[in-house]
Amino acid sequence: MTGIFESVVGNFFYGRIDEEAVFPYPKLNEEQKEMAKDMVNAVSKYCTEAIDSEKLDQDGEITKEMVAQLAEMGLCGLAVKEEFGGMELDYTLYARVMGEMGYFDASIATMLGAHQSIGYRALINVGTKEQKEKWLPRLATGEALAAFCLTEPGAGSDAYSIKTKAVKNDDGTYTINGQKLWITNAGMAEFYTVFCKTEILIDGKPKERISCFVVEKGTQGLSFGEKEKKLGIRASETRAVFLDNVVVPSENLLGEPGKGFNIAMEVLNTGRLSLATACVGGMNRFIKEAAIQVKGRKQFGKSISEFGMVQRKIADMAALCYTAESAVYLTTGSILRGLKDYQLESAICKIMASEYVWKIIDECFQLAAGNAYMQEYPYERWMRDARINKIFEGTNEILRCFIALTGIQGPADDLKELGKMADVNAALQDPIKSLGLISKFAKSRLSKMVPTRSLTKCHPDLEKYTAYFSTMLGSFSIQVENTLIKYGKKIIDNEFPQERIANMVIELYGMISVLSRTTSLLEDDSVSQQKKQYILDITKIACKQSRQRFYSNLKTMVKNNDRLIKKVSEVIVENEGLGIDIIDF
Ligand code: MYA
Repeated sequence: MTGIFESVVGNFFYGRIDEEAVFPYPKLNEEQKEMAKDMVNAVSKYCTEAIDSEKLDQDGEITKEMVAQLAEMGLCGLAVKEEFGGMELDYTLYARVMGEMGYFDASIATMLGAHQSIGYRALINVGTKEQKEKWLPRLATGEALAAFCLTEPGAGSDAYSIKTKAVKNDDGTYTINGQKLWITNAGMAEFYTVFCKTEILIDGKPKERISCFVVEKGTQGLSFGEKEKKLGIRASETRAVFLDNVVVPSENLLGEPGKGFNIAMEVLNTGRLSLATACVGGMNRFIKEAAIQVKGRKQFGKSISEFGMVQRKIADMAALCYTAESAVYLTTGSILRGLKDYQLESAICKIMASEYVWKIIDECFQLAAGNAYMQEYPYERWMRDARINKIFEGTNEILRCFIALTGIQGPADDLKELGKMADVNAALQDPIKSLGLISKFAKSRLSKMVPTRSLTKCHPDLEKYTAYFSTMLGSFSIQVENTLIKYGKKIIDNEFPQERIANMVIELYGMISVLSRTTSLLEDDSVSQQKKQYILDITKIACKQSRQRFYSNLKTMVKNNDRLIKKVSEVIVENEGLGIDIIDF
């Protein structure tokens, strides 16, 4: 095994699938089920009785009383160990509870997510015992809220380019200067995880690297901008954070100095997964509302649920939701089984869930038609709320680059071992001269073509879809290799193939998650025949759709409009507009 990944998705880049890692689909044990039911019922009861999402949206505020009530239910310390006052939920339960919040109210889900999925996650991940004892109990019980401060005016997707600086003073304290932008919970939070550039000695030479600090509210020099007026999630608070000669003691440094970038990325891996779970909750809500709507609405003398185009929308929603949900819980279950490196899986779940929730709310909106457009109904608010998910915690575009470039790293190293990529390319042009190299390459290539990747653990009723998956996986790894040979290092600057590679691997992960989950359900004697058939039907739609999306990307790996796209885009940007008018021509 030459792979650098334990990750399921990482292995896909080599054309490999570790069946042990995806089968059986992770199931909740009895204790987890009970805990999940209790938590979900409590959240559901509270939200139904006490949350008026329309009012929250209009007022643009989550009150202190509401935060206290949410905290009372344990919702501010879901993943924190009991010794620090938390609920100590595992990843799956945590995800399920965040899903329930996403079902009811996106502003509250955002506030709670920003607080614990990212706000104080670095403290959990790399804080010392003393640091945890000092801060965690108040955070876990919701007495204090947390915020995650990475983004800056000039550093969004390019998180490494932050300019906020922390300078070490002679007495060991640090002085921080800079500005953070669009920080959720800023102002109301007491605890700020702030990423700053610091000077570190590397091989005796000073270098700038990112470090991670805690800044507490009330520290002199810490101030906040006006509350941002946003399209959606209006009740969650978003502000700029200003750090003007803020002095913090060395005890406020989280983790090793200079390791802040990796600390931030690890935090975002959890955050992206949690965001995905909240989106899955949203999807379930919108499917329910769409079903109620089409059942009740009559046109041309019958319920609109009987019309084919309506049925197509409803079934599509189900397939998308089932896929995203399966991927999210395969990932959380895999983490519980010991998966350490889930950066690719978490990025995939974030992309998938944020895009599917957007498609689903769009269809749900269309089904409610005229009503949906009126503020009197909640659809426009749901739509406004759902839009941000494709943007925050890493735009889906930068995450696609990240998935493609991180994933191809392993096969790229392998190819380097085989011979320089340029040599392989040259050898392929002139096989006679380079027989040795070609034969090494051909062996590796052949191993990808032989269908050794057939899945053995899928339910027999899924045979056709299992075969789809195996063929797709083989084609994918060959495309990865072809791309590396074609572009070499230049792949880093070429987003056209990056996007397609990411899109294909997203489909592979979605499909394997669905196949694994459905296999478990089909093998479960406690599931009724009727339910099994229903799930099987959704699975078939999901797999067929996934396959279609996969091949539309695969085809354009070779034949595409990339050059035209680049040319046209350049002209439009240069002219600052389309530049074609019926008056002129
Ligand atoms: S918070 C702000 C979110 N911001 C971002 O997500 C920034 C996006 N940018 C990036 O992620 C990075 O800059 C990228 C790196 C990936 C582009 N896990 O050379 P590199 C390691 C582990 O690739 P760059 C917000 O929006 C990498 O291996 N490690 O770096 C909150 C390498 O390590 P080493 C990782 O080219 C909103 C090193 O880093 C990862 O600069 C509130 C450098 O990598 C990773 N993932 O680009 C949200 N990535 O040095 C609340 C990289 O050892 C939401 N590395 O080789 C709550 C829920 C709401 C629900 C609502 C429901 C409706």
